[in-house]
Amino acid sequence: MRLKKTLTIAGSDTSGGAGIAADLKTFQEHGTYGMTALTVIVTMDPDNKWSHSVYSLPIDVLKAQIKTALSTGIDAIKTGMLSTEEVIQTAGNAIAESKLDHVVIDPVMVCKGEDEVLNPGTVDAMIEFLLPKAEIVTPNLFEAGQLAGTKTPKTVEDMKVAAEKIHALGARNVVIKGGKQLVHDKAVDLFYDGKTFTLLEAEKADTDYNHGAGCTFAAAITANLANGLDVKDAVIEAKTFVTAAISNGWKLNEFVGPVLHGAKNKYGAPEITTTEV
Ligand code: PXL
Repeated sequence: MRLKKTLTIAGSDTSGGAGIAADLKTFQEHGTYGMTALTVIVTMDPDNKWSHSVYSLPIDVLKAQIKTALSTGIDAIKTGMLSTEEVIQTAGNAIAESKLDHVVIDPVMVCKGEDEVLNPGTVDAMIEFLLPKAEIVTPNLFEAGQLAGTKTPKTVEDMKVAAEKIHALGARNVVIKGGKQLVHDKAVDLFYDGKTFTLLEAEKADTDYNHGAGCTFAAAITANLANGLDVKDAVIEAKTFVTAAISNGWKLNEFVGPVLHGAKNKYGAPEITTTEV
C-alpha cells in the first residue's frame, strides 16, 4: 500500500511540543509521511520568563512551500498557527486549488499562557477562507466561542450551541475540545457531524504538562483521515492518542511541559467512552 502523505501549514514551536514539531511527530507515529509549510517561527526568551516572540516568514516563502508539498500529491492537510489574514487567505486558496477532501482546520488563536487573539481580523478570515473548506475544525473552548460569535462555552450545552453555529459556517464536522476549563469531571470533547452530538470522555490527567496537546490532536485526526478512517473514528483514535500523550506529559523546564507525542504507541491506549448527547 502506498504511504500516505500529510501536510501541515503551521508555525514552528522551537521548544518542540506544539506546531510543526507536534504535527510531524504525530504524523510519524501514525505511519504517514509528514511534510511542512512553515508560517512563523516562535521562540521563547529564557531570560524573560519564556515570553514568546513570533517571527513571520514572507508570504512568498509560504506559497513556495505549499506549492512544493502539494505537487507531491498530498492525502490530507492540516492548518495550525496562521498569523495574518493574508496567510489565512493563502492557505485557504491553496486548499481550494488542491481540491482535497481531507482538510483539518485547527483554528489556533492564542498560544498557551497568552490570552490575546493573535490578530483580531484573523477570526473573520478563518470564517471566510477556511471553515467552508474544512472536513473538520478543532477549536478549543475559547476558539469555539470566537468562531460561533458566542461567549466562551462553559458547559456541554454551551458547546452544543457553538458546534451548531460553527457547522452552519460550512465546516462539515466540528470537534470542540473541552480541556481543563470545562466544568466537568472528565476530560471531554464534543463531536458534531451536523446530525448527532457525540461526547468523548477520558479520565482527566493529573498534570499541567500538556503543551502541544491541541496540535497533536488535530495532527492525529489528519493522519487518520489520510489513512482512510472515517471522520468519527479518526477523532476517537486522536482522542486516545492525545490522552496518552497528555498523561505522559513531562517537564522540559520551569516554564513548559510538552506532551509525549509517542506515548500511545509506547505505553498503550487509554480508555475512551463515547456517548450520544
Ligand atoms: O499550541 C498552539 C501553538 C501552535 N503553533 C505554534 C505554537 C503554539 C503555542 O506555543 O508555538 C507554532
